Amino acid sequence: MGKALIVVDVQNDFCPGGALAVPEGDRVVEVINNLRQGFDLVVFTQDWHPADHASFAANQPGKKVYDVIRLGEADQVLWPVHCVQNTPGAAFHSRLDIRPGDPVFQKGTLTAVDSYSGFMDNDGVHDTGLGDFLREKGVTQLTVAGLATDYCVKFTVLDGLKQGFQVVVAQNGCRGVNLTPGDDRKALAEMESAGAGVI
Ligand code: VGL
Ligand code: ZN
Repeated sequence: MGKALIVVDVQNDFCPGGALAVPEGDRVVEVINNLRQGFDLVVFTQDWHPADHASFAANQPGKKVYDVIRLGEADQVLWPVHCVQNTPGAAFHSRLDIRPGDPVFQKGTLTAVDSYSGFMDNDGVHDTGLGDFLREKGVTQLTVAGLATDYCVKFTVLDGLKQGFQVVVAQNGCRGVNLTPGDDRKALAEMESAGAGVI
């Protein structure tokens, strides 16, 4: 098979009107729908949190959205409640071309730890199975697009590189949260210096 397209978290809550809206998040949909024509294997990740997830400010007494706390071994940004399992906000964007049989890897399902990467929780311990799945398919080359450039796209790309895949980021198929202006550009630079191609 050789190559796969990894579509990261193109879900309603990350699009305009959603709980954790990424500016222009919905603009990636047509780009990704076009991109997939060049791939035999297209894999989707889905942010999929229980309602009591530790990354929600609402579940951390005395904390506000965008505060940063220590969670396990890592700094954790506290987010608005988003992508709660089986809610409309967690569903894929209605115009996203996702087909029966396309594999979906859900992440962020454990209450106590967040998961930005499609491969691993942020603790680096809990594996989603994505890496083994891709290796079993003989995939060596990943093209990554989706939401958000500065969180889940970035950590998916960095973990892909760590696991030995060649990785290319489709920049026009990504948008950033940009809690600080320029976070998306900074993330792209980090991915590039870690060895990813940016197209
Ligand atoms: C994401 C923040 C919290 C993402 C997920 O998909 O980039 N960001 N959960
Ligand atoms: Zn999340």
